[in-house]
Amino acid sequence: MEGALIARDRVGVQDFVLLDSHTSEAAFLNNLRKRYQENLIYTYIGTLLVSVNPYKELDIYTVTQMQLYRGVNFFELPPHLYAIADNAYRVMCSEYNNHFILISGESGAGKTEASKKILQYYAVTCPTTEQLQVVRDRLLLSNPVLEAFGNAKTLRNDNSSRFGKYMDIQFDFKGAPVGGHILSYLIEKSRVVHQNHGERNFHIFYQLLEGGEKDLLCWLGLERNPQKYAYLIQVSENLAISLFYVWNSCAIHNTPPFGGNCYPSAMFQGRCAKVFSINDKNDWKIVRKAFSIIDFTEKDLEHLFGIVASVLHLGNIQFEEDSNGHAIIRNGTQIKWISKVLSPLNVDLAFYARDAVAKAIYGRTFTWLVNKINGSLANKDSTRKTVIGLLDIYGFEVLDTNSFEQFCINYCNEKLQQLLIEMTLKAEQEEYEMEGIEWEPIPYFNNKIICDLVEQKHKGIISILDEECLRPGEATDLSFLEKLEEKVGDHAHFVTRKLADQKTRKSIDWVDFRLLHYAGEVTYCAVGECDRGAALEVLCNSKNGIIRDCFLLSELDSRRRPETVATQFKNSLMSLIEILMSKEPSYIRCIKPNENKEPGMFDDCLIRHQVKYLGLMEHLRVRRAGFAYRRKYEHFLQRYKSLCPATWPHWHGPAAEGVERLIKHIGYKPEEYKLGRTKIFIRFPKTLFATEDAFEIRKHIMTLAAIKLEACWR
Ligand code: AOV
Ligand code: MG
Repeated sequence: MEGALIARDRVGVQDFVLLDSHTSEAAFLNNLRKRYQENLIYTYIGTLLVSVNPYKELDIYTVTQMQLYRGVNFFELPPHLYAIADNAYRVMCSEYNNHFILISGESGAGKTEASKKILQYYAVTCPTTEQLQVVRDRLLLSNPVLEAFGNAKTLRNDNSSRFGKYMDIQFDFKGAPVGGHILSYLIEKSRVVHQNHGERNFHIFYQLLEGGEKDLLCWLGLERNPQKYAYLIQVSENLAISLFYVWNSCAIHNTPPFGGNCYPSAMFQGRCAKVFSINDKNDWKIVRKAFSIIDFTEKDLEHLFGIVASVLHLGNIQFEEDSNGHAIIRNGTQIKWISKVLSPLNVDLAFYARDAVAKAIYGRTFTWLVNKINGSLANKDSTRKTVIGLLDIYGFEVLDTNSFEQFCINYCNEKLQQLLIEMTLKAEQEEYEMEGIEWEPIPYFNNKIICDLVEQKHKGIISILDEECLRPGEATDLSFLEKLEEKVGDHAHFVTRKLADQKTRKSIDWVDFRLLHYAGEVTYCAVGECDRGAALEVLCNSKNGIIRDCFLLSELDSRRRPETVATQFKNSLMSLIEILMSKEPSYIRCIKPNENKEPGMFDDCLIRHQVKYLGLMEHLRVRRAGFAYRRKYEHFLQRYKSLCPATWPHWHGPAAEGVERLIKHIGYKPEEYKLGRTKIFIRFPKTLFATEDAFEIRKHIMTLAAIKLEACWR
């Protein structure tokens, strides 16, 4: 007993609900810290899993560990991703319903690692056949391919996801994984042409240069040295031109800059081709192998690497002015078409258009890649399947300069936080009220107000942006900001530019606004991007099969008014939320322990901030005061009626009364449960587990009795 207490003192409790002291933040942090120092990176709050990034390899992801968690009740083993994964899987198999696992946390907190580990868990522990092994391998190998094209080294994470990913794993009625489907969300295209200091372009560029076979590089006209490519390394003053565009003019129209001089004088590319934690050469081999298993033909790959190479070549094109002030390509004529398309432009615009083409090509190729992978994961068999969805998105981030893409990333995080609040804190408390269970409401911060600020029809930032987009030629950076001030200036989570200027800047020579997100304050610079342009026609007629697929001629139809990127993103998030709302949720909340990517370093201040904004304390309070399980009377009675002579084999009265008789018979204590209008609420998991165990034993005895009976009759 004493030993157990000492151990507990050292390693903390595995479920925050069990903390002796009041639910104070200090006690919470203390528990998290104790566990982290013992390499116990997972802790529950009821059924929610909190994970702290260890920044080192732990031996808790072995096949033996996986098997340990298979089919075991949730709280019987130490907290783990596998317990969450297994629980979702078992409920799916027994209730034949759909699930999702939402993994959230800021950039570098461990979301992608968690989602990969869960996928591996299913790959190893689920039943399979020889035939299905191909599906399993494809599911697993879709990761390195998508990461090569969609992840990059950032200051916060050496393998940062620069796109959002939702993956459905489909299971047949036997619980075998038989297919999958991936939805991807807005890849950060601006990275193709520009990276902040200390960051890199997408991994694939370095992998190709480092690992690509000699013949391949020769065919693509590439040199091994990344320093040779402007998009990968060099200082580029021309980038300032890209940064010069405001969202409203560029989100759909290829409008020229507004004049003026409000862009930074020089921007620097990443300058860090080699990263200690990344082995590009090795990763190339893995990606190549993955491609062959996911069914890419040699022709596909030829085209795909051709595109990667042409983006690099494109970045090296330099322009100069001819006597008419028009742009012509400096040094030679290797890519004639681009000069043909761009020649009526001035030099600044030519650089801008070049980058726009590079971004458009890359962005659409990524979409093509996802579609292609989906084709290879598709299950053509029409029998009904159930799914477990894994959501791994780009985490909340605050950079020195936050552009349109950070705005989208942070809005996406805001939406998921909202979903979590709706499905946990809000839904839970409303349910108690509806069921007439006595309940002291627990206050929490509801970030709906921020989601509304961004997405509300007519009044939200995206609507204002759209409106500006539809005024080609008239809209400017300042007019967009003025509109913002006019329409949302007095919103509690919007800080006007003037205020920001007074605090931080002497004169208004930079275009920004500030949002108070649930996870912190972010200043956005109104910088645009453009993926449509004069080059569209050339791209539609390209000889490269992928490019032709990506740029359809029908897009040239000027009568079609495209949606803005922001609206497209908003709509895709809305449908994602709808997809998720129709499924049973499990949650993993990832925490980043320090800013240095260092093992063993528990930065109290940084972690306290995350605990706060993730709403973990509120979650704990609701959990502690609330009930771990609830079941409709009918369902509860149906399952456990065999445990009580009064309800077995049939109960003829109201289900609620039957349940009351049943739990009295099996000895539930008054503090263990409450009876609501339509459901029974059980406070502790152990109560339900005991009932479940009794049920299993009873079932076993009855089966034995049935066998005996059958033998007698024979
Ligand atoms: P993220 O997905 O949450 O960030 P990752 O999952 O990429 O973060 O984790 C960042 C890095 O932390 C990984 O590359 C690993 O080095 C390390 N790491 C994370 N989880 C573990 C673990 N369980 N065991 C060992 N190391 C781990 V972002 O994609 O940036 O939002 O956009
Ligand atoms: Mg990630």
